[in-house]
Amino acid sequence: MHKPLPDRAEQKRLAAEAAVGQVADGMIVGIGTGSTAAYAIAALGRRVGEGLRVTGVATSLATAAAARAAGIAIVDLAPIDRIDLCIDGVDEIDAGLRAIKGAGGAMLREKIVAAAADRMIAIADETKRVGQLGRKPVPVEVLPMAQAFVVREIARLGGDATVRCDPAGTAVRSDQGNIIIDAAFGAIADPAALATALSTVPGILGHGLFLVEIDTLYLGTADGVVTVD
Ligand code: ABF
Repeated sequence: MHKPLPDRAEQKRLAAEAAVGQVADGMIVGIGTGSTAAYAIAALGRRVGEGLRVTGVATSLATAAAARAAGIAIVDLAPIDRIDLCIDGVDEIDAGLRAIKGAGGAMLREKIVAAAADRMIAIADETKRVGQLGRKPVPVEVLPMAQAFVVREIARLGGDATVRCDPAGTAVRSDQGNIIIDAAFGAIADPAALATALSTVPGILGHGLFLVEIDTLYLGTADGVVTVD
């Protein structure tokens, strides 16, 4: 009987479980946000149940709750200046392991945790791999009082800014209480230049261009997990 090819959910699960296999006893682990990261939380929870000793640092309040429910001890990052390994999802990732993150609205904490990690593993299904970043918008976390000004600055940078709202039309708030603006630039020819430009706009507290944080990609594909370093 021919085994069916893994679908997207199975690809996410395979990638997540492969990454969790890299977690060693005693590690401090940064735990990502989103549906792929949810598979990592489940896999890590199983390993904790089998006796693995780890301390988790969550990239969102939702992840903290899910990780605790899975039996993973979660601590606040504030007193910790470095972590061993971060495992997190992406929205898009190119061949140079540059990514767009933030569809889950957690990119501010995600970037801090990723940067504090000695090693950062991105986990994804094959639909996330792109030749050039920009099909998806770049999420930007914005101080609410700067909303209109930042929309204007994103337009000046050539982007189309949309304030992320819930179905009722109310602006979504990040875990920090800020608003999220999705900035669509189309194909991004120079991600580094755009990242620098976004970072220098007053009122932008974080953005979803992750250009240096990711060390390894575990990509779930129809043929199994592909590792890209
Ligand atoms: C989070 O997970 C976000 O940064 C990223 O956008 C999202 C990917 O979500 P999913 O795994 O559900 O596609 O890390």
